[in-house]
Parts: sequence; structure tokens; C-alpha cells
Amino acid sequence: MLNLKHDVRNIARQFRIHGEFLNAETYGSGHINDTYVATFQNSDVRKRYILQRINHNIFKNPVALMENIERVTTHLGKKIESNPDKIRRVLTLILTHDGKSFYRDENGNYWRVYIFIENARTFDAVESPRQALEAARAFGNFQKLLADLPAPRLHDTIPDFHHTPKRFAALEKTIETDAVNRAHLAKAEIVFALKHKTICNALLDAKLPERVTHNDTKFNNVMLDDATGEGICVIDLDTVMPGLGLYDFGDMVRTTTSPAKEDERDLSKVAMQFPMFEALARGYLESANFLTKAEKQFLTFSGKLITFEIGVRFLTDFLAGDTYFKVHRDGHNLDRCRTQFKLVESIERQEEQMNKLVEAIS
Ligand code: ADP
Ligand code: GN1
Ligand code: MG
Repeated sequence: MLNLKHDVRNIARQFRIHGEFLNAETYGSGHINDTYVATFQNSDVRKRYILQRINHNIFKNPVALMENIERVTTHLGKKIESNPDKIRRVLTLILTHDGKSFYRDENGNYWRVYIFIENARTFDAVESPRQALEAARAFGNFQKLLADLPAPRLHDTIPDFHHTPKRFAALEKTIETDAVNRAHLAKAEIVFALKHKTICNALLDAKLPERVTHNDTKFNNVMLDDATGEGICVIDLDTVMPGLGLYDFGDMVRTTTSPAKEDERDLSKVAMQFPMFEALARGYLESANFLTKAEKQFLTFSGKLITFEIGVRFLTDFLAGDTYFKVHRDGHNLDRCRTQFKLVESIERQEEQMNKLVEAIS
């Protein structure tokens, strides 16, 4: 508590939280926002809250972002109005005393507060096909529940977020500039990336339907119930905006098929495990029951593409001097890039079987 980067007690005071502040600590392993858990005591009840500083270097318009989140959580809330477990099944914003969904502090930082989802947790790496199935069901259901979100279109919180050709062009520029003289440390990864340039356009060229999508369906962005293992709540809603359904499925394949963490240094541990993929495909096809034939045909490919795309982003950030993703050690972004590219290779080796499976079950 003493060493926290922000005055969490004072920030919490701006929101409609009842009771006495007990303590706060940093929380989670996200790469973008600053997340804290704060505990409050109200008579004999203790309650926890998630306080988050929105990274406004990355999300340039936090007001629009919060408008999206208010609309999305309200819509989801209405859909499960009668569920007695509603408070754990959709993120609930706590408003400020003047009724706003965020607080802007004197340093220009934007803060929001959610009710803490108890008796559930996130995992940084998948442990079983059951978990993969639950994650895919939850993310697919999330898309389904948002399919009838009333107009207007949601704000693009980060324009061209999954525009792979633009991500690739940014990498090419960074290689050329080599601003912090690191390109010589990533020769093999640069060669790998350049060899794969040809896959960048395929999803965009396929003219798939635009949907409301999550766009960051990392395995640690879904909470699994401690008792039942059920995927009960999709979190991290900053990038919910118009996108392709397959961006979400692709990112599930990226983060929920390999037993290794995203920054694992022992690359022999990184592999696309077929039973995990099968569970993801089954879970997603079951809940996202609106997919078109064309979307289904690209399910496997989306896994390869999004894994490649995020690898490209990690490589770009490494070469640019680590300005985007939080890093905790030297070469962290390069390590992350390496796991992604290793996973792309693993997918490539199994692509045919993966496609056959999808065809068989869809
Ligand atoms: P980031 O954008 O930095 O990834 P997240 O919104 O994903 O931030 O939050 C980071 C972590 O905090 C999550 O992986 C999850 O473990 C935890 N978390 C976030 N919101 C909640 C919540 N409402 N209840 C419980 N845990 C949460
Ligand atoms: C970031 O916020 P977090 O850690 O869930 C990133 C995603 C990347 C992911 C890679 C806004 O997600 O796009 O896929 O890291 N979020 C943003 O782990 O850039
Ligand atoms: Mg997250």
C-alpha cells in the first residue's frame, strides 16, 4: 500500500463506495492499464473493488471509451436482468459522486471503478480443454448478446486495431528506422515476419460482416468460476468496438491453445495443442451460432493471423524501444514475439487437421 504509484485511497474517495478504506494493492498482469484492488469495510461486510487508471497514451479518447463501456455493460446487464448472479456475470461500474463513470485526477489521469468479481479468477495460461471450452463459450456468448446493441455504432477506441497490413507496415518502418539499434538482436524474427507478409490481407479481403467484438479475447480476460469452472464474465472492455468475429476467435487460439505463458523463454514449451483448439472451436461455434459460412472457413486461419499480428506488434515495440506494452525485464517484448512466432509455426504444421475438424463440427 505504501509504495503504490498512485494515491488509490484518494481516488477511491471520488466514487460511490460505502464504508472505510482498508487497503489497496496492484493487481493482475495486464500490459496496458494500471489495475488495483481496494478493500473496504462497511459495518461487518468487507467488499473489494477494482480501480483502474486508463492508459490515455494508448486510448486517446477515454471519454468515448467509457461511453462505449457504459453502453455495453448496460446492454449486457439488461440481457441477464433476472439472473441472481448478475453482479458476477457482467462488469458493474461504480459511478463518481456526480454520477459519472470515470474520474479525472489532478494529473490528468482517468480512473474507473468496477465491483470486484469474487470467487472467480483469470489464468495467464490455459490448463485444460474444459477451460478452453468455457472461455470460448463466454466470448462467443458475449458477441451474441451484443449483436443487437442499439445504434449508434460504438466508438473505435483504437482505430485499425486489428488491421494486420497496417500493423505490418508499422513494423517495416520500425525496422528501417531502427531507432534504438536493436534490429541486430532480432534478425531471425525479422526474417520470419517478412516471410509471412503475404498472409496479412486475407481476412480483410474476405469481406466478412462487421460485428460488435471484444478484440482482446486473451485467456486472462475471462473470469472462470472457482467452484464450477464456468466462464462467468468477460472483462477488459476497453477495445469492445466494431470488428470481425474472427479477431476474437483468433486471439483465443493465440492465448488458449499453448500451455506456455506469453513470455515463456523456453520455446520448447510453446505449441498449439489440438484438444485445446477443438474445445475452443466447439465452444465458440456453439455460442456464436450466427456465424456465416465464410467466417467458419476462416476460423483456423484467424488463429494463425492474430498470433502473427500480435507477434508483429511485440517485435515492433521491441525495435522501437518498448514504448507500448509494459515490460518487466530486458528483451521482454522480444521474448513475447518469439513465443508468438513459434506458435504460428505450430499452427502451420497442424492447419490442415484444424481445418478438417472445423469442417466436421460446423
Ligand atoms: P488490462 O487492460 O491491463 O489487461 P484488465 O481489465 O484485464 O486490465 O484487468 C487486469 C486483471 O485484473 C484481469 O486479468 C483480472 O485478473 C483482474 N480484474 C479486472 N477486473 C476485475 C473484476 N471486476 N473483478 C475481479 N478481477 C478483475
Ligand atoms: C494487451 O490489456 P491486455 O494486456 O489484455 C493489448 C492486446 C494484446 C495483448 C497481448 C489495448 O492486452 O491488444 O493482444 O496485450 N491491448 C491493447 O498480450 O493494445
Ligand atoms: Mg486484460
